[in-house]
Amino acid sequence: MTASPRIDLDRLLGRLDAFNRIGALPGGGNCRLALSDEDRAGRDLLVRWMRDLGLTVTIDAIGNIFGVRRGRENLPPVMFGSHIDTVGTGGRYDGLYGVLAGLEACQALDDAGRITRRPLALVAFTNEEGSRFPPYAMGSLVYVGGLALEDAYAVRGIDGATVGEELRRIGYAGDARPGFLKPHAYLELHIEQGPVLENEGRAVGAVEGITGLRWMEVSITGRSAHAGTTPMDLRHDAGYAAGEIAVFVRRVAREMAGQQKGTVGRIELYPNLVNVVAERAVLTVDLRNIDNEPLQQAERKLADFLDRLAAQEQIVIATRSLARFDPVAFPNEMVSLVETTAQELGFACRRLPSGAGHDAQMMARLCPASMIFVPSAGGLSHNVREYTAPEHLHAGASVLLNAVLRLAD
Ligand code: HGY
Ligand code: MN
Ligand code: MN
Repeated sequence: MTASPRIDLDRLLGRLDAFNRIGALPGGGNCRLALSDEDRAGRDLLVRWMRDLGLTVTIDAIGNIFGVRRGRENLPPVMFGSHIDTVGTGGRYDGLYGVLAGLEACQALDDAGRITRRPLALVAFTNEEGSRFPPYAMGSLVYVGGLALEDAYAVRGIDGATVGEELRRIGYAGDARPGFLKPHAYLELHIEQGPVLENEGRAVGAVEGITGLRWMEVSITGRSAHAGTTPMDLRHDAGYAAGEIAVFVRRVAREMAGQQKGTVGRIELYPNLVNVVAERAVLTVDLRNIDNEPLQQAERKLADFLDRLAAQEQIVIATRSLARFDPVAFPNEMVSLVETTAQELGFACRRLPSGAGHDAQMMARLCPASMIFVPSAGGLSHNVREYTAPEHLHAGASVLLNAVLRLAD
């Protein structure tokens, strides 16, 4: 009789520490932007650790990394994982925790001498964050056929390079066809990145679904002019218009309340000089809601506002969609699997939606999927002070291990 597999928390914490030396920021936190040199270094380390555990490593054409642990039978695998890229002010856990907890689950099974009936496939998806190369969850979106590979390769990032160029430069344009493995089910363990679990003192969240989202780039063309001699009523001020849009996005989200979110995270002005009325502005708008109807309403409100602003200021405003995903609900049996596994392990658990996007949102198009959340201290993420307590890291990894076992055996 083999011992029951158990997560080794120290081993998991050790791997998190070792991995987070890559792209470490001086004041704490991490920056491993997708397809950067830091991302390559992280990929190389993950591939080495996968091979050390005897996993069969495959890289697909969009750079998704798979480590497959053989099963007793040659069946569709249980897939689990997340991402290892970060935003510019990344923390230590967003994405990486789900991948390294998956690796730890494989090693816990090795320690217990356990071979599951189904193969297991640990995955790290390319460019989940989307901040350098929109849209987010690009690797999983290509994997499920939601974005053509050539279109993904052609995406030009905020620094001018394309996905194809960078993927080839870091040596991760693999041979496998995206979608080459059709999973039996997909599970993703991730930090909540919000305040709900911590506020309620619960260690685990069974994620019911993921928010709908619209990312757009707004380009404003006005007229550069002298800041001192140009009368206020003769200006076509792209800088002013950008500011008005940022205020409007926030106001609409506040007025709609509920789950509506609105963010202007990027604004670039040209010529961006103290004494010149800005000629051009480029900004991004991020609108989200777990309910599609209000999300579409927010989208319409913004479009009407842009039309009025362009006429009022006699400027040209153009928009370009960067991402457009509808809300996704996970199948109840997958959410229940997470919930009952957590409860049987003695963890306080609740169901909740995700305001963040994740690869599971795309994988849900391919197979039954759901997510496991653990608390984020202060609900903070996309911030270098992101933190999750070790006991919560252990709880989440234990739920992942046992839920995978239920699916795989
Ligand atoms: O934007 C998101 O929700 C995710 O962090 N990429
Ligand atoms: Mn993430
Ligand atoms: Mn993120």
